[in-house]
This record gives sequence, C-alpha cells and structure tokens, in this order.
Amino acid sequence: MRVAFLGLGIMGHAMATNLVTARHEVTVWNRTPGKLVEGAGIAPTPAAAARGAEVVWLCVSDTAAVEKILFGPEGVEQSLAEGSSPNMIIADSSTISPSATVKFAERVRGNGVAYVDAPMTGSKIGAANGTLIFMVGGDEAAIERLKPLFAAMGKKIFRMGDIGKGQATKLAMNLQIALIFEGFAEALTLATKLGVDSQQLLALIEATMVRSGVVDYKAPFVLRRDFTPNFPLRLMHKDILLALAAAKEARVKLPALETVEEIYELATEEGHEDLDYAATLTLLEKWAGVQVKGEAA
Ligand code: NA7
Repeated sequence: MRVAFLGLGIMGHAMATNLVTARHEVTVWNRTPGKLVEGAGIAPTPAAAARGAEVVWLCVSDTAAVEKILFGPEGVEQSLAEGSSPNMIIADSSTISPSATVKFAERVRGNGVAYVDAPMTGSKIGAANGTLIFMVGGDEAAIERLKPLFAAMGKKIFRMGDIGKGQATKLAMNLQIALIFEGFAEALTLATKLGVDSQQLLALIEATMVRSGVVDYKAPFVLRRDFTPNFPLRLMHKDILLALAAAKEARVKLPALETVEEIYELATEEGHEDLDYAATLTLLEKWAGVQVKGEAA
C-alpha cells in the first residue's frame, strides 16, 4: 500500500521501518528534518507526504501535534482539499484525547476520508520487532483495509468500538500501569526502609498473587537502577493528564490517579522527565530517606 508515515520518534521510526520491510511504498515526514527511514521516500511537509497516499499514519507526541499536522499550514487537510487521494484512511497511533479524536475524524469525513484511532502498547521493543498490540477505534471496513499494515507493525489488534474508543482504551490501560507501578514502588520503599531485602521481596511477589506483568517487566530495571527510558516519564505524565481530562469530561472521579499525577509533577520538577517513568520511585526513596546500595546519599 502507499503509506505516508508522519512522525519518526522512537515508536514511529521503528513502525515505518517495518512497513518498508513488508514492502509497502512508504513516504515519511518528520517535524525536525534529518530523520530518515532506509527504503522510504521523504517529504518536506505533511501535505506533500499525503498527496496520493492510500493511508496516512501518524505517530507523534500529543493532541496539539496531531491537530497541527492534520489541519495546520501545509497539513494533511491541504492535500485532501486537492482531491488527490480518494478513499484515504488516516490512522493515528499517537496517544491523544479521545474527544479531540472524534472532532478530527468529523472534520476529515467531509473530504470522504475515514479515520481510525490506533494507539498501541508494546513499547520500543515491540515497535522494533513488530509485535505491537493495537487498540483500535473506527469503522470496521476501514480497519479491515488497514490489516496488512497492522500485520507489518504488530501481532494483534483489538477493535474497541467506533472512533475514539481506541484512545479511551489506551488511557484506561496506561492508568492501570501507572497505578500498578506506583503500588510496587511504594511497597518496595516501605519494605526497604523497614530492612527487607529487595531481591527477597521480589522473589515473594513473583511467587504470589501480587505478581503482575508490569512488575515482572519493570523490576529487573529498577533493581539494576537502570532508568534509561523504555517509556519516558514525560509521556506517561501526558497520558495521566489525558486520562484525568477525559474523566473530567465524563464526570468520573479518579482519586488515586490524581494523587499519582502529583508525583509525576514533582518528578518533572526534579528534571526526571526524560528518564523512564520508573524513576518516580526515586522520589519516594528520597522522601523516606532510603539509602540505595551503591548510590550516593
Ligand atoms: P518520541 O520519541 O518523543 O517522538 C515524538 C514524535 O512526535 C517526534 O517525531 C516529534 O518530532 C513529533 N512531534 C512532537 N511534537 C510535534 C509537533 N508539534 N508537530 C509535529 N511533530 C511533533 O515519542 P514516541 O515515538 O515514543 O511516542 C509517540 C506516540 O506514541 C506518543 O503519543 C506516545 O504516547 C505513544 P521531532 O523529531 O521532535 O521534531
């Protein structure tokens, strides 16, 4: 398929590379020039990339970035107005606001374009080896047409409902990751302060119903004190804020997430935003006066 891929960050670069490997005809665009994908064409603007494409796939930071790429100067909408791409589908793998997604979809529908929200999970490892899991919102026929592209980038797709439901699901998923990790971080901090060995605690967690996929994945990094970003704190913080905003719109109270958001706020003030979100643990340790072996006080 002819695909315009917009946004070559950690996730987007790997996803576009997998589309090329699967022999799709890919043209890429990135805000900061100089990022390339071997085997893909390169376009100077989103509009130029979208011209003649069957599918425009986005993977950028946030709601404002998606809006600008679609509707800003030299955005995708400009190419739609020229009518060069009948039956185009816009697919968005960024994690953004569900209600904004619905508005974006309504706006492009006027040009006969289908819109699919397709955020994903699997982090940079899943993006690199094509094993992402997509949670998708949109028209079934459009999703069906996208299947060869999903297959090139991921291992599973879950259709969660109509437009916006992929994003809503993603926020509900990341809300859980943030809270589960916070539970682990608080348990580890308390147990360590009370003199329990962290390796022993972990062995017990693994043997009991307290075990979780989040802790299985994160604990080895935490015990090595490796906070290089698999999922940067700034992006988890963004998703927490998106979940809180969506909750407010829907009149849902999320008291635990509100408290955890304050920790992310403080971690950001401490300059941890580009570390992994697991670095939120270091704040708890600091407040508790927990001295970690091998680290300076
Ligand atoms: P990264 O690695 O931080 O990459 C972000 C990408 O978004 C990168 O290509 C940025 O371009 C692009 N970006 C950010 N702001 C804008 C604006 N305003 N306009 C155009 N492009 C922009 O993020 P990931 O790849 O890890 O994650 C991407 C999404 O998937 C995100 O929503 C996650 O929550 C899930 P740059 O190179 O900085 O010019």
